[in-house]
Amino acid sequence: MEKTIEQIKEEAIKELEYASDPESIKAISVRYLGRKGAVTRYLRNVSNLPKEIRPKAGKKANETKKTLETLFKKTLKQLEAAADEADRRLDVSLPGRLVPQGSLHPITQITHQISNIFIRLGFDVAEGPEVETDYYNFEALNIPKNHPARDMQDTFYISKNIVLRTHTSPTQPRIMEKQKPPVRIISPGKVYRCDSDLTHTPMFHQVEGLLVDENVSFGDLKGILTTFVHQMFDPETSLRFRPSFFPFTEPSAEVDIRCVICKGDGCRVCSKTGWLEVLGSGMVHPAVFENVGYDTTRYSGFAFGMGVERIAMLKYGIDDIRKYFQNDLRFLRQF
Ligand code: 2U9
Repeated sequence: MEKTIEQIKEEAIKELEYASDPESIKAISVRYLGRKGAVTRYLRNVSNLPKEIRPKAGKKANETKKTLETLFKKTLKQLEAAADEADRRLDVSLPGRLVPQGSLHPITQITHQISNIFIRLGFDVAEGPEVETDYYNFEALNIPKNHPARDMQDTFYISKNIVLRTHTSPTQPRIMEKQKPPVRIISPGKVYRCDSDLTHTPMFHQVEGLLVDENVSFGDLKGILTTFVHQMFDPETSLRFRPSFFPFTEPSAEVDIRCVICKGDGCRVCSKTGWLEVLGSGMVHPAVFENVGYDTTRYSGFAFGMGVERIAMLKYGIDDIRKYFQNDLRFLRQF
């Protein structure tokens, strides 16, 4: 005797209950709804049924087909989700996955090394804004209106009186306005200048320092900077102080060290001079003290500045400043 559509439906549902993986569901679906499946065959046979029951039987068979289709789809989805979940479940017996470890950028590492030397010498770390007023970046530091540093060619202007700071020096008058001597600070940070070639990038890093107290002399400046160079490079490194000019210091000196590569014989790095310029320095100009209300008859002080990229280039023999900012891991992983 032929099976009724209800019997076919019941059998399909029972088979489905025993299915435990997506493949069995697909097989059941073929057995019932495929081209030669039980439901398909039943539907094809409806036209041979007696005329009176034909419409009802046809309707029921179509409904069964739809119900089974929905049920197969739903169960397949559930089983696939369960299989995914099982894949994700924690297997504590598997070998651990290594978490990739990052490291500090070489410029950050060198900034920390420089700062730590000065912190051990009693300096505090002071930070200031990178977007500065014309007053703190130039005026307070005795940089006159016609100075080339104030030209659009050298400075990034945000507006007439707002610039991207060209040095970290403006941090110092900001601190001095709030704090009476003694002052002993370094100010590390990013600075910006319109410049770009093998040795210049439009953004670079500086560490500047300032010490103000009674009876501070050029001898103190030489002592502190010699100690710094000996700790940063090599305790045997020779230094020379060369007269120079900065609007904010008088007298001013540039500090050279014996070439760390050729030890003074002359090479490509030191342009055959045997010396490398590493720092600018000087005794703070009285006009700078007057701007912040310090008594110039009582106090004196010295200041210095260095480019972090340059210090790192000399320490590690890096030949192109742009390498710091290209994010090439083959370069960065060396530090
Ligand atoms: C105050 C007074 C004086 C900071 C100083 C230099 C000399 C200097 C350069 C070194 C390389 C900048 O990165 S670089 O291009 N800096 O030569 N900077 S004295 O003098 C100050 C700072 C603040 C109130």
